[in-house]
Amino acid sequence: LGLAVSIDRMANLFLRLEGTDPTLQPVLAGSHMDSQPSGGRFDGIWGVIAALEAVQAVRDAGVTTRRAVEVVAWTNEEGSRFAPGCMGSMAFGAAQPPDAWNASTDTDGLSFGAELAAHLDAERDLPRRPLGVVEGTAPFAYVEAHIEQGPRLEAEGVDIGVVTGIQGARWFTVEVLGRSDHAGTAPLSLRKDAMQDTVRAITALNALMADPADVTRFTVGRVEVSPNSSNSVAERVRFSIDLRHPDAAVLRAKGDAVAAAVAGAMTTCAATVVERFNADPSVFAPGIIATIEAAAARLGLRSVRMPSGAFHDARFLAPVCPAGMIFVPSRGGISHHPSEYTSPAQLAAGTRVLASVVAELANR
Ligand code: HGY
Ligand code: MN
Ligand code: MN
Repeated sequence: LGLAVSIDRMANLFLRLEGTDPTLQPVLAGSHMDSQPSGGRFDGIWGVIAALEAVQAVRDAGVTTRRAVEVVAWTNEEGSRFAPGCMGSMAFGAAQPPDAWNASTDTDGLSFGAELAAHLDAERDLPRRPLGVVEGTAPFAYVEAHIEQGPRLEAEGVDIGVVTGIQGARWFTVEVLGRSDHAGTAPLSLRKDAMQDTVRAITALNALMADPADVTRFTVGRVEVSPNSSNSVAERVRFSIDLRHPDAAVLRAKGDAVAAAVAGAMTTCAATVVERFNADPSVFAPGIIATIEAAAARLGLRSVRMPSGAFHDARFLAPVCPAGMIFVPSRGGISHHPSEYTSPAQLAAGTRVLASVVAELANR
C-alpha cells in the first residue's frame, strides 16, 4: 500500500500516506479494532478499514494532497477488558497521562500496564512515534466513520448520519464487602451478605436514575461475586455502573449522587465506589460537520445531523483538533451483539463520504 506504519507508547497504530508538504499537520481518520465479549463485526473495525479504503481510493485516483493522511487504530476504545474505554485516544489528546491506567486489571488479575508492555514488545519491530499532543503535535483534523449502533438512520431511511456530538458518560466500580458464611447454617440475622446489599444498592440506583423521558442511560453490565459458590454467602460483590446523559448538569448531579445512594442501601456490608471514567458531553467542529454534510450531498446521499449515544475516540480528539464523525445505519439498531449488521452498499456509501472528506481536508 506504500503507507508508513508506526505506533506510539499507547500502541495506537498509524498508517501514513505522505502529502506534498511533510511540514503540515496531517489529517487523521480511523477508529478502533478492539471489541466486546459478544461484539459484532462492524463496531470500530469498519471505521479503520473505511479509512484505509479512503486512503487507497485517494491514492489510486492519483489525487495528491498537501497534507499527509494517517489511518489510525486507537488502543482500548471499548474498555471492556480494562476499564475505562478510549485509553489510547485519551492519552493521545492528553485528557489523561499515558500511565494513568497501568494498574487497571482484567478479571484474571492481569494489569493493563503489563499487557501493554508485552504488546509493545511484540511490536518492537514497528517504528515508534511521539504520543499525540503529549510528545508531538496535534493533527490538522480528525474524521471517524462508525456504525450508528442505534435505530434512527434505518427508521428514517437515511444513508448518512452527520454526527453533531457525543453524550456524556461516567463509569463507576462499586465493591460491596461482607463476610462469607455457610448457606445452610448461618442465620440470616447474623449474615453480612454482600449479594443482598448489592441488590439493595442497585435498587436504590435504579430509583436515582429513573427518567420518565427515557433519556438517562443507566447500566449494570458486569457483576463479579466472591466466592461465587451456591452454598456460600457472598463475601464480596463488584459491579459496574455505566451512566450516560446528553446534559452535563444532569450527568453531574446523578453521577455525584451514586456514592450516597450505594452507602444508604448498605444494611450489614461496607461499600466503596470508585469513578473510572468521566467524559462530559461534547460537540464536534461546525466546519467538519458542514464538510461531511456537503460530501454526502455531492454523492447524492440522504443525511441527517444527529448526536451519538455511544462514546467514540473522536470525543477525545475534539479538544485538540477539529473533529467529526460519519454514521452508517445499523440493522435494527443492534450493536455490541453478534447480529450487528450494516449492508455492503451502506458501508460503501459511508466510505465514499469519508474518502471525499479526507481528500478535501488534506488539501486545506
Ligand atoms: O460504550 C460505548 O459507547 C462504545 O461503544 N465503546
Ligand atoms: Mn465503537
Ligand atoms: Mn463499542
